[in-house]
Amino acid sequence: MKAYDPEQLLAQAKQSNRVALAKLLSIVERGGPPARELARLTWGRGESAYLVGITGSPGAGKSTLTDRLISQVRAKSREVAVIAIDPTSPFSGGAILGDRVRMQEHATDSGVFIRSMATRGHLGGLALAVPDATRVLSAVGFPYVFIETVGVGQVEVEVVGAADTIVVVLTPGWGDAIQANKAGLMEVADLFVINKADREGARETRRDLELMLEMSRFEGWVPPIVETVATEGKGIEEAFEAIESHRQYLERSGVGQKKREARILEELTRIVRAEVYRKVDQLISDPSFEARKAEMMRGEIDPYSLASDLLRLEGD
Ligand SMILES: Nc1nc2c(ncn2[C@@H]2O[C@H](COP(=O)(O)OP(=O)(O)O)[C@@H](O)[C@H]2O)c(=O)[nH]1
Ligand SMILES: [Mg+2]
Repeated sequence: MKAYDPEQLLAQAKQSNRVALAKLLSIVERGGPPARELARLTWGRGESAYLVGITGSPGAGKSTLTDRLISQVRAKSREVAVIAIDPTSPFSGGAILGDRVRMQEHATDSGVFIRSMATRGHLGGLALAVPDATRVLSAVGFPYVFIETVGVGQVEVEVVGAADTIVVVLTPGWGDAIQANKAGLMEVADLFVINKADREGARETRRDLELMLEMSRFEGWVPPIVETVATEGKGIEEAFEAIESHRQYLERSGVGQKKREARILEELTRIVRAEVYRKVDQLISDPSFEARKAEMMRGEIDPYSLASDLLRLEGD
């Protein structure tokens, strides 16, 4: 057996071997041929996990909330995996760190798998790695996957945008809803959670949100607003119920299926784009390119004509 044989590791991971599962996710992170083989092995295999994206500003309480939502899933005896992309999250390389731990109580629960994910460090990076990772988790049998990301930056919004239900976590006080709006989170939100509702200004934040929602047009689903105090476990059941009713709405309306198809198409586009970029780099760095480049520099061929030559020459 190869040191990291995806097929073998997958078989082991399906037997609840968490070490094997962690290795699989490392393969996904590293990318390259083993990750491709893994993608082939996990594509279209069985039920796919329900993806819940949890996003919001750093410190909004996403990890604390996620921790509480995990308990809701566990109370139904279902298993759950968490992918944490939030760089401020108290996770590192799959290991749970010191006293900033929020999900500690689940650390010994074999029905919970928590993994932080870093970028693959090349084009497409996380936006490609996360769907691969969720497919591994689906193939292994997790019915739920939570994805925690900071709601800033295009990549993070892309990553969380690929979830079935998108939870945007806000905190009381002026401007949080407006920030979220700027980050493009308003359009993707399926549920708003106003966390830290024990603090001043929850009502104002709700009003801001309601105003923004009134100005938007919705078809079929109007994102509910739930107030929580994650540290005290308040409002968590309601938040989980809202996730579940969104799920039922997606199933009932057929919107869920459409969303999933759009997501796969989007992923394909990303893969093709990344592949094309890779090929371009290859072409330009190939020794055979030097002569053509010299021609162009001498003014014998223009860049457009050379570009079409290069693309035509590219056999594979
Ligand atoms: N007062 C209050 N603090 C909270 C609440 N939820 C989380 N926190 C605290 O806010 C801080 C950031 O929480 P964390 O879950 O790490 O936020 P994240 O960066 O969004 O993942 C921590 O100190 C939490 O204990 C809440 O509902 N009320
Ligand atoms: Mg966090």
